Amino acid sequence: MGKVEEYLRERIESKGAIHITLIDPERGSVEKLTDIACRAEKAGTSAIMIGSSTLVSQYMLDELLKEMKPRLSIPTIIFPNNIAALTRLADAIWFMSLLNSDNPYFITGAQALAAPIVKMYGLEAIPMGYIIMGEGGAAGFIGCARPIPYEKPEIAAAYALAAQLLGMRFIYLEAGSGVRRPIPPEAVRIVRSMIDIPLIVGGGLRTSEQIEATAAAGANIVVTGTAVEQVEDIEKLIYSFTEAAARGAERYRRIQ
Ligand code: 1GP
Repeated sequence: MGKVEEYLRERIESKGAIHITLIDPERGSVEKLTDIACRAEKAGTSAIMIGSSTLVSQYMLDELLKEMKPRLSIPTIIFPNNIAALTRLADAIWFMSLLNSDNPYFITGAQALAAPIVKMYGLEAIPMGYIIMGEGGAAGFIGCARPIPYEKPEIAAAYALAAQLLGMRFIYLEAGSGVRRPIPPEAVRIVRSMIDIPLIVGGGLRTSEQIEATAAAGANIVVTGTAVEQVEDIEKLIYSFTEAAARGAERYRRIQ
């Protein structure tokens, strides 16, 4: 296990549930995005994920990380959409497989093309099973996913368990960036009850109430990207998210 994964596990252990901020390299200037990341760190976010469903330029990632990395002490983790989303300047990469894609390229094809570069760059690869539910957003469309209906969370749970049995160490339940309806807490609860590995939930989370409910259902990591784009006071928002995640985790612990 690498340093970033160890850090995430320790942080989950001590806080119960943590918040990670997703930065989309296509949504603003390098300066603006770096400023968001720094303010999110100050407000208690645990790591910065960098990714977008439509990113095609490795250069953009390099430029962003060059500026951002020296100003952060929390880890930067690539959240790749494809093989261009690689930079040697990040601390780690979610080495992820889109489990419910209809296209084998997104399950093992892109991973095979990227693996030698990940090794050459010395990036810490954190194996993760990625499952798209509900609307799916751009990630669902680009990744040729067959999104799992919210009313059928047992299918997502079966995929999650299969990923755990295959040796993946994290599960990500994705609703799609900016979607109207995030993953329902009931679906999170059912997936959580099937697996023992850390569960990440993201897509469409906008309020601290939603984040608390997601953590109370058993999510260990909640990810938000779009929410910061609509507020002035980023620190206040992210702080409320980190607190909500911890409160939710406490509620989850009490009912176990
Ligand atoms: C998308 O889960 C992330 O991959 C974050 O989604 O932008 O809706 O917060 P939002």
